[in-house]
Amino acid sequence: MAQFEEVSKKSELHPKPVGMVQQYGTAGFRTHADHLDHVMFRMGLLAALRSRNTKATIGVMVTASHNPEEDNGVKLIDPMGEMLTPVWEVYATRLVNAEQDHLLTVLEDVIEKESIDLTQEAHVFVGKDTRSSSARLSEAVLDGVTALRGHSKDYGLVTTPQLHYMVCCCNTRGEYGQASVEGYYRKLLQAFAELTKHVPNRTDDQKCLLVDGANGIGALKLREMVPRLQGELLVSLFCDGTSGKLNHQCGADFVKVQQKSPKGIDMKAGDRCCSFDGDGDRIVYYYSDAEGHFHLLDGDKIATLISTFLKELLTQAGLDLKMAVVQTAYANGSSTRYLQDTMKLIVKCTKTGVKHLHHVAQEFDIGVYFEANGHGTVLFSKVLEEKIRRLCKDSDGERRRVATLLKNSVDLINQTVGDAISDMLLIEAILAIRGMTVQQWDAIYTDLPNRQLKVKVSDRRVIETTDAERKTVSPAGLQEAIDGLVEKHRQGRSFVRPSGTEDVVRVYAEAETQESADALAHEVSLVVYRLAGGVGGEPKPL
Ligand code: NG1
Ligand code: ZN
Repeated sequence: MAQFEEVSKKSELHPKPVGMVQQYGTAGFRTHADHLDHVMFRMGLLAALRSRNTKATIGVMVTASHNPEEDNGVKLIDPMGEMLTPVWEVYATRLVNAEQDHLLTVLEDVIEKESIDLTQEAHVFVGKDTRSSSARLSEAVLDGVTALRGHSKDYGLVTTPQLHYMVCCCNTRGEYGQASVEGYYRKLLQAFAELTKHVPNRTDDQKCLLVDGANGIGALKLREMVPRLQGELLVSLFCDGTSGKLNHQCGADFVKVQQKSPKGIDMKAGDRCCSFDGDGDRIVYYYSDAEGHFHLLDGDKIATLISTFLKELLTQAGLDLKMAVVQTAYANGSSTRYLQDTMKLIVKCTKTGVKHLHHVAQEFDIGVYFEANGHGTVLFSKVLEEKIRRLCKDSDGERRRVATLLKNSVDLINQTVGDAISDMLLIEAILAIRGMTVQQWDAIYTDLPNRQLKVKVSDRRVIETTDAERKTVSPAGLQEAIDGLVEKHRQGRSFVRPSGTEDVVRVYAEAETQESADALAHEVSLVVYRLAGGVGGEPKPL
């Protein structure tokens, strides 16, 4: 077709290596940066189609999040700032894997299936992280958009959640905020200032926070905000990208998996610290005690702090609405028990991957969702937002104060996706309002010791799961074997699942003591190795 001449011509500049196959996984396409040029160009094409299909602006973020600097990746953002809808993930995979001479056929197929009108305008926002490959790869995305006569706006260096925010602002015609980095700063800074302005007598020590920026984009953006925090939060920024390598021995993933502080942070006993990941959508907190023991406050502890705070405000405001916390199987058993039994909250469990959590959280008036690794946010129903707005206007005294706190919490939270900067400001505001130290927050419940291991198998797809990934249905005998091992450990729990981002099977175990959790994880990994076709020598004992 004549209208695709430009696509044909431009795609020759972004050729696909013959035989290369990639999958739109939990977090889009993600692999070594050298294998992504054609993927980026084609995602530019797909974004231009998705924009015409939804009659809205679509986002394309170039990042590989917490992966090493040498990797890169790309995710598409749908109109309300949410993750790309699953049907289009399938199109994305097809388009990226089409051999060069098949590209137009696959493109036409999507156009036909979705009845896309090519005369419509297309609008695409593009953003990138600080990786050295991101500049050239985002150029390839822009090339793809232009080849299909789409309009693009290049936001340059932004965090993933900032781009989600821009897309949502644009498609709600400014109702969610102004679609610029400045608009994002202003919205968050104002809400934070409002939340903290009546908190009395905080010492500088209480306002101090050490932040590990993972040597990434989150550090750059936070640095721009710090002078505008009006002394309500005193940030010391480490791993700010000026010398260290992205995600190398730092960042939220390193801290969570290694259960230790990042290299290069100058922390003293009791200091409140947090780590962002490489694209600024995850956060975990931690501190070390006087004996030098490291204490991690992960996504579960964050969800607990936020949901407890919001539930209290709802009760005080006299709003009787449906609230839930959404977790995955990785949530620590202690957190689930605390939320259900002590807080009397509804707790839901979904498959790994924030899009699953987001979806379930949408069913409630307040849906707090966090993965244990620190990726999460809070969703508010339109009904609730309206009730809060009305209460702010029509009530007075204590009820009005509480309603205003709720309103500013809503404004501070990035509802489109997990956001390290927004989550951090909310957590800091809650700690300030409640006059709580990081140690008191940590003491809300005690985590069960746990361990994560990876097992290499020849084909991880042989592992099939059910019950939100908490049980396996194949290979035969695996679940029975896991059940048998779990029984031997007090407070034992274990599950296995194929990773969506790495070529491994992940093993999780928790139990009453660290020794017991370590042993259970090891025993289960041996069973996986035996029954699921392990490769590369048996997993070694711990
Ligand atoms: P996989 O590789 O599917 O376990 C990991 C994280 C997810 C999610 C994705 C996307 C764990 C155990 N898994 O997925 O929670 O964050 O990466 O980045 O943390
Ligand atoms: Zn991330």
